[in-house]
Amino acid sequence: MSQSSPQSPQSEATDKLTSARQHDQLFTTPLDKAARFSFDEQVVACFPDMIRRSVPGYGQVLAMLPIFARRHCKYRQQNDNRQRVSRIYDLGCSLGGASMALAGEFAPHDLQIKAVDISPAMTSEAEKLLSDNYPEHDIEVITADIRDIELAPCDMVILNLTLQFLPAEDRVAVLEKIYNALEEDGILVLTEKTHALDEQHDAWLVERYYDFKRANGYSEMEISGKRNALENVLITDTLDEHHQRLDKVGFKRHLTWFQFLNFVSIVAFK
Ligand code: GEK
Repeated sequence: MSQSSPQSPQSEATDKLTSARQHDQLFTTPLDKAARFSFDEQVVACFPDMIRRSVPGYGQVLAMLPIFARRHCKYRQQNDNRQRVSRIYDLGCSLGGASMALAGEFAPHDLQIKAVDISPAMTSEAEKLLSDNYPEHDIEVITADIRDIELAPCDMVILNLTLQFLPAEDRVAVLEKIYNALEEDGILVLTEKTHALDEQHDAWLVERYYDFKRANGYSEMEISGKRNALENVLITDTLDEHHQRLDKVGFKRHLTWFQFLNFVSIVAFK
C-alpha cells in the first residue's frame, strides 16, 4: 500500500511552478564581470528551474511548510467575512512557491496568505500563478520591500532564502518586526544559505555545493558567472549568527531542523 510522503505537496507546488517555464541559461555566456544579479524578467522566466537546480533541499523545505502549519496555525485571525483563519506571511515570495505549497494542503477558507516581494517582475507572475492554481484561496500578493511593510498579527512567517538579500544591518529590525507580529507560539521558518567560520569546513561545503550544481547540469562558466553576480548581493551569515540574532530578538526557542550542505532551515518559536 502506498503511503503519502512529504514529497507529494512539494511535487505539486513545484510542478505547478515549473510547467511552461524556461531552462536556466542565464550564465551560459561570458558576462560583464561587474554584472549584478537582480530579480528581473530574465530571472523570473527561468526561476523555478534555477531554484530547483541550485538550492539543495528546496523542494523538501517547501514540502514541510504545510506540515508545520498544521501544528502551529491556530485560526486566531478573522477574514473579511468574519471567518476564523490563520494568517501566514511568505516574505520574499518570488513566484509564490511556499504559498503554493501551503495552499495545496489547506482548504481555501483556512488560511489567509500574504505573499510579499520587492520585485514587480516576480509579483506579477506570482499573482497569475497563484490565482490560476488556487482561485478560491485568500492569497494577497503584495509588491513591497519587507523592510517597509507593517505586519498584521499572524501565526506563521516564512523567510525562505530572503533574509540573505537584505543588508546585514537591516536584518535584526526585520526579525523584530516578525517577532512582534507573531502570536504566542507562532513560528518563523527561516531558510538561508550560510558559510562556516572554519576555513576548511567552509571550503569543503562550497566545493561540494558546486559539485551539486555540476550534477544538476551547470557548467563551470555558469557556476562562476553566478558566483560573481551574487557577490555583495547575497551575503551569508554563519548558522551561529542566525541563532544569536534570533535570541537577541526574543524568540524563546529556535532550532535547526534542516541542513543540506551550506543551506539550512531554522524554526523559531515565539
Ligand atoms: C521561494 N521565497 O521560492 N523585500 C522583499 N523581497 C525581497 C527583498 C526585500 N527587501 N530583497 C529581496 N527580495 C522564495 C525564494 S528568492 C531566493 C526567494 C533566491 C526578494 C527577491 O526579489 C527574490 O524574489 C527573493 O527575495 C529571494 O520560496 O533567489 O535565492
